[in-house]
Amino acid sequence: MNADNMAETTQKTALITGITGQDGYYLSRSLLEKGYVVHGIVRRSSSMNRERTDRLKAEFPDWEEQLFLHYGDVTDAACTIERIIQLEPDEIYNLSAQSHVRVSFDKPLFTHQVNAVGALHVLEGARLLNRTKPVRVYQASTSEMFGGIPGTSPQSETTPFHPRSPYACAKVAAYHHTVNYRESYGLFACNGILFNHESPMRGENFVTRKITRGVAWIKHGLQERLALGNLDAKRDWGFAGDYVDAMWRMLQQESPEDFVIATGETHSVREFLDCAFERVGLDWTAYVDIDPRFLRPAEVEVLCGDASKARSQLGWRPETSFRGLVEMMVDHDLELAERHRRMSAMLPLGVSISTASASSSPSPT
Ligand code: NAP
Ligand code: G4F
Repeated sequence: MNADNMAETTQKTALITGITGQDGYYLSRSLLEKGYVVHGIVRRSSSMNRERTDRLKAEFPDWEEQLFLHYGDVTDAACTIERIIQLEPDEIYNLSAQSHVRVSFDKPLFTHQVNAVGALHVLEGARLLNRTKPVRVYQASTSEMFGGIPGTSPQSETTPFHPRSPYACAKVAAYHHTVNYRESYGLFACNGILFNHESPMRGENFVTRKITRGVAWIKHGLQERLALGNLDAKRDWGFAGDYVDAMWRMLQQESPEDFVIATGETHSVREFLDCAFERVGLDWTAYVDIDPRFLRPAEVEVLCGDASKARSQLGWRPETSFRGLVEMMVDHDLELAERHRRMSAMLPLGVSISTASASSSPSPT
C-alpha cells in the first residue's frame, strides 16, 4: 500500500449538526485542517443563512473533496438516524441547538424538542450504528446547567446542576441521556460542559457581539444608542477557536468522560463594555441605555469554570485572553462597519442596505 492509499484508509469522517453556527464554523475549520472528511447537517430556510459555511468554502479552495452539506433537522428522528447510518461517521459532534437563553423563555417546547429530543435522536442513531461500526459522540453541554447559584463558583464536573431557563433544562436532559447511553450501551459519548465562548462569528444577539457590533456601528456613525439588560451578570468568556480543540480532544481519549471547558476568569457585562468602548476611545456610559425588556425571568448571575480536569487529562488550555478576545471582536466589527458605510455611500439617495441586527429581533434579545 502506498502512502496515498494509506492516507485514504486512515482519513476520519466527522458528522456535525449545527455546522452553520459559530462553533460549527470553528470546529469544521479545525477538522478540515486535520484532514477529516466533514459532513454537516443544514436546515432548509426561505432565506439562506450560510455566511459561515460560505466563509469555510472560501478558506478551503479544495473544499469539495472534504466538506459535504446535507439537509436535515435533529427534530426529524427518521432523517437524523438515517443520515448517521448512511454516512457512518467516526465522530459525531452534536452542536445543534436553539442556543439563545432569553428566546427559550418564548419558545420552551421548541427549545426542548431541539435541545433534548434532538440530542436523543442523535444518540439513537449512534447506538444503532455502533452495533456494526464504532462511533464517538460529542454532546454540546453548557455551563448554563449549573445556574450560577451563589456559593457554587468555580463550577467543575462535580458541581450540582440547577438549570434556570427552558434552554438549560433541555440541556440537562440531553446531558443525562448522553451519560445514560454511555453507561447502558457502552457508547463512546462525552459531554463537553463549555462555558461561554465568543468570536467574530458569534450570533449578533448574544451580549458580547451585540456590544462589539454596537461599538463599531456607533464609532462609524451608523447607530446612536445601544440598549442592554443586566450589566451585573458575570460570565467566564473564552474564545470559540480555542474551545473547539477541546471538543476534538475529548473524542481522542481512550475512554469517554465529561469535561468542563473554561478560562477560570469571570467578568461582568459592564467590564466587557469598558474594554470594548475603550478600544475605540469612547465612554460607554454616554451611549448605553438599560431596557428592562432585555432582563430574563430568571438570571444566571455568576459563571466561572474550573477546567483543571481538561488541563491535566486533555492537555487543553485557553490561548486567548479576555482583552484579546474583546479586541479581536471589536476590530472585526469595525471592518464590517467601515465596509457597510462605504457601500451605503455608493447607493442612490433613499436606498439603504439591510442592517438586520439584534435590534431588529422580534423579541428583546
Ligand atoms: P449557534 O451559533 O446558535 O448555532 C446553533 C446551530 O444549531 C446552528 O447551526 C443552527 O442552525 C443549528 N440548529 C438549530 N436548530 C436545529 C435543528 N432543529 N436541527 C439541526 N440544526 C439546528 O450556537 P453555538 O454558539 O455555535 O453553540 C453550539 C452548541 O454549543 C449549541 O448546542 C449551544 O447550545 C452549545 N453551547 C454554546 C456555548 C457558547 O457560549 N457558544 C456554550 C456552551 C454550549 P441554523 O443556522 O439553521 O439556525
Ligand atoms: O450573551 P448571552 O445571551 O449568553 P448566555 O445567556 O450566557 O448564554 C450563552 O452562553 C451559554 C453558556 O453559559 C450557552 F449555553 C448559550 O447557548 C449561550 O451561548 O447573555 C450573557 C449575559 C446574561 O446574563 C444576560 O442577561 O448578558 C446579559 N445581557 C445583558 N444585556 C444580555 C443583554 N444578553 C443578551 N443576549 N442581550 C442583551 O441585551
